[in-house]
Amino acid sequence: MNMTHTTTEIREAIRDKLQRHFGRDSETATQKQIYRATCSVLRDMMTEQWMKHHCDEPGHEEKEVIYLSMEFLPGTSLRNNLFNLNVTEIFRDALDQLGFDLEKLQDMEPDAGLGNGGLGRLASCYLDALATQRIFGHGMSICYEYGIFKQKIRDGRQEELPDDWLTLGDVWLVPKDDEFEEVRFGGKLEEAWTTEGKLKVTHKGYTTVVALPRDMLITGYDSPLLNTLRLWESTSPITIDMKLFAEGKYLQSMEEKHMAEVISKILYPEDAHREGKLLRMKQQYFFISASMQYLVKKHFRQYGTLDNFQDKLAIHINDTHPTMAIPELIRIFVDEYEMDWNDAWDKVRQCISYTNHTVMPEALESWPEDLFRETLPRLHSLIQEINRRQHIRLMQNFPNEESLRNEMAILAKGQIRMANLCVESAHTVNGVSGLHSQIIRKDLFPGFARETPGKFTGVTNGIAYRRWLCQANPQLCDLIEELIGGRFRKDASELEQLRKYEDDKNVLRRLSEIKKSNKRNLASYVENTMGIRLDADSVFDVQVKRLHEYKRQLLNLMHILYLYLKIKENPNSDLCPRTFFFAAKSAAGYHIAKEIIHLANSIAGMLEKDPAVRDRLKVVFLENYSVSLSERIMPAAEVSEQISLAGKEASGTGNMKLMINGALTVGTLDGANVEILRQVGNENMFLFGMTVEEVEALVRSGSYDPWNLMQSDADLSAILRLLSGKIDGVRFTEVFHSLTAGDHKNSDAYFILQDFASYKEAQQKVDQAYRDTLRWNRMSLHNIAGAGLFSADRAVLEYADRIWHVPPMANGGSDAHI
Ligand code: 26V
Repeated sequence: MNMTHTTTEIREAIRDKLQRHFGRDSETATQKQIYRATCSVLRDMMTEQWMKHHCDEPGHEEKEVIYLSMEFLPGTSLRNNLFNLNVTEIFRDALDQLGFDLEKLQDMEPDAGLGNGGLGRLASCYLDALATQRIFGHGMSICYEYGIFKQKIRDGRQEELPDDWLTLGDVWLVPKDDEFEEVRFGGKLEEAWTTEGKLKVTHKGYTTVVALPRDMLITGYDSPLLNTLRLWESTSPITIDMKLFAEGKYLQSMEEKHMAEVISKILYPEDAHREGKLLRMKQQYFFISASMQYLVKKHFRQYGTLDNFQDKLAIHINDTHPTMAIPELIRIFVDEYEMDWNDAWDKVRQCISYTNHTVMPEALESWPEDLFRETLPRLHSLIQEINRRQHIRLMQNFPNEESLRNEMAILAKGQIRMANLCVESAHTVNGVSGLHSQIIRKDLFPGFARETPGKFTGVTNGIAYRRWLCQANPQLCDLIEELIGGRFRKDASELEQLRKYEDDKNVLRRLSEIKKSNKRNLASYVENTMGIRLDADSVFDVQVKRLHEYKRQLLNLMHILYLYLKIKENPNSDLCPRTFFFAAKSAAGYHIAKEIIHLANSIAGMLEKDPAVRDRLKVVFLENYSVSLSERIMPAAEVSEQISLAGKEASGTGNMKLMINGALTVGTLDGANVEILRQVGNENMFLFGMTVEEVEALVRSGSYDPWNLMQSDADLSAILRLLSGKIDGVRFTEVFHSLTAGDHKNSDAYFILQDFASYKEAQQKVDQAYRDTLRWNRMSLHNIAGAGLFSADRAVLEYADRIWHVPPMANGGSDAHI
């Protein structure tokens, strides 16, 4: 977007904010105050631009995308918004004149961490891309007061601290209290026949929770369009009533108030026990009901009818968490707008699409029916009706296949299966990589795929690459611009042109100098934050992602133990010095994952204490993995570890961020690694391990015996012997047993031992390839050149075209000025 403001104007606007908000001038203001004033000036500019396209009055008539997600991970906004609006330099100069440093302010910003990992970050990448592609697209979620916990590592173990991001992060939120909605919980249903012979359901005795919108404006790159991420905060309609106090009911009413406020208190509580489950169910209904009521109301206000609702809105369900949108829309249509069931159902079906993000059975959501009925009685009765109609159809389509019908049922065994409700109701269901989309059809929803094969599709994930390439790695970005021009900033496929430089030694040398400089930056961050000195000449090998057994951080650690033993056995063994970086949060109640974090830290300690090893092999566990930490890591990475068991990682997106920064992938044929292979070819990555088919065959055979495997392999025996003893003074019995427990056949559920030999070989190839600097840099260049496919711009255009059926904004660039 072009800029019509001058440095002087921005400087004076900041001064003005300091004066009016804090009664300070630039001499007396604190860093925090200057930070707030700066963001606030930028936010005003954004709001002004936003008003051009989204006023409350009936306005544009383009179809909009509503992206419903329990999680968004925007990370920081200041740098991104300045970049997108092309005003970085003006703000930098203005602040400079006031005696402040833009970089320092950027570093102060807390991450908005309203998500756990890949799914949440993807949602934020797509909002960025929607605005960039000039598609009206809004996110809707919960304004969690506390986001993903802050991870502290103490004595090698993870500790969780609250993340009170709002104390500074609120600068990006625009409160819109006048657009509140009321959400109803509990109570009873009463049915009565109207004089027209219709059955009218009335909901009585419910508790009301008020939903207040806090809007985060979303900029796109060089785009006049700003979208919104609407975050709902819960509060109670109850005010303190001193009369109740006198009657002794004060505490009772405060309890109800507390119940309402707790709903938006914290991101995803544990999913283990009933109380937790109930709170999560309430969170889901809370933000869904508020969002759907708002959408229907707004639509009706604008058009005076709901006839064209489905033509104007594409409602997307990000994993099953927002599934309640389906029955909630039906409820509003039928109960509040007196629509017939069939019309309501048709409308909903035409609006709703669903993306599946995981095949892990423990993550497929279902709700105990009795709890659901008690909490959301009207939604329960509507789901029963959807289920009844589904049952009639299944009896027709699969009369002789009872077990298939049971698998497809929405209500079964006292549970409500949200994924089946989604697939039953959505017009399109997609996976997030080619392989994952196949698995969804074949293994997750085979019955539905037989009935309506056309419903299933796939869109390979993409990333907001400007954040990780242009903003996080400016030197590389400048080099690319010098070589192929600046168009790659808008069209990532332009990166392909870099291939012409694969034999240009000068370019390859500069590429490696940039990597070295980024490695030094990361090394100084590590030195400043952890007091550990790193060798920037060692290979920077990176595995950063949530901690989960299926992602196999343990395979990486076992290989490090193998290298350690090798050096101990032969101090002259010829290995490239390597620094292995890990960063990972574990769910607070996921015991074995926490043990693996402890193990990584203990291995780090053991290596560090050994003078024969510490300059050749290092493990660094970076605390508190987050969007902003990933922006420091990706530019410095040389090896990208994507080593999940084939068939388990739906896509992965860290793999894409690392690739576009020139890291080479060591990976299995899983998720989007398959697409990476297609982009760069076998010779430009390090593939290893079983294929999905091989995993399936091994599972089917029932013959996998890790104990036997260990005994017949000298390397594995030695590693596991080491693992069965003390590492840096700590015993990891449970980790050891997870690989080789008593009843052998139930251990090593993710086939780490089976894939070990092949992993080791791939790592040897990495070591060899790194010695040939020219070859390594050529491979790296190939990876950058091939990474354009993984742009979120491409992904949202595919969604827009094939799933949402929305065109980009008409007359796009005409008023691209702020
Ligand atoms: C599920 C559960 C269930 C247990 C309670 C906590 C919890 C939290 C989140 C989830 C859903 C996890 C789904 C997810 O994050 N999938 C990731 O989505 C990425 C974007 O599509 C994809 O790249 C990753 O491969 C996939 O693991």
